[in-house]
Amino acid sequence: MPELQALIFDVDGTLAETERDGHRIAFNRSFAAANLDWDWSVERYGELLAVTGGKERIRFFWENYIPEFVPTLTEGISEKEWIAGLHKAKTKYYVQLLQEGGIGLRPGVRRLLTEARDAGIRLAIATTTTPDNVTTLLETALDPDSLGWFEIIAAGDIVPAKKPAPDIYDYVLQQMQLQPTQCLAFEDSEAGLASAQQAGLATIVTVNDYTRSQDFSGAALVLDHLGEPDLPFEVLQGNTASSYFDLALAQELFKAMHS
Ligand code: XBP
Ligand code: MG
Repeated sequence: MPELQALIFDVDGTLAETERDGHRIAFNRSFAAANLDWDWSVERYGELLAVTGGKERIRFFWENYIPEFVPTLTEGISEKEWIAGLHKAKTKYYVQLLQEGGIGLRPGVRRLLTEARDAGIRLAIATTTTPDNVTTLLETALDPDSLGWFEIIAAGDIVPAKKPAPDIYDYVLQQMQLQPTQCLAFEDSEAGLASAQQAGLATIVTVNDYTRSQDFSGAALVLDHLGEPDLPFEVLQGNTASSYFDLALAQELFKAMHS
């Protein structure tokens, strides 16, 4: 039977609730700074989250919500470069928001990461978002030295296809020289689960307001959050007698899957 070697974490929605009050606000600030009258409401942003990746999300919005829009392009700038410029500003606003300290980790995240680290379980990140966003979130919300906690932080455009494609998880597994059967993945969304599952990873899902009603069939366990000893999780799919997610529960799920 394989032994549990590594935990691989998604970032947005999984480590922290970054979308509604983080990424969404940063997109809107970048639109305002570019004199665009676009404003993504909480509800609209929920629709747009179906597309992973910020640049891809901007293009999707343009093509599907305002197809008549024509940007004022500086000479020699392509539409792709215009989107990339807008998105670069968005990243700047998002990093600023994190540095203001507005976004903390979800329940149980720090505890589980610390426990796994102390036990010699290898840790990694597999995310769609831009590398600067991940490093700033880890440094501001987890620990100034926490980048070193993760053997690999795989993010953004490092792979050709974003989630739900399996590429980012395949990349992490390849870099760590691990088989999917030696790891557990943590996700918050249907696209993230599809990505991890296609890479062959057993996956624990912690939902949030944007993803609660999505299809998580095939997940090893679906919870409202990882829980704490004084803040029990709610089990939304699957079975466990535990009330918070720790390494013992990770090992228990792992054994059940491989026995
Ligand atoms: C997260 C995303 C990201 C962020 C924005 O998906 O979809 O696109 O919303 O990040 P996941 P960028 O949690 O599944 O990785 O704007 O930096 O692309
Ligand atoms: Mg996510």
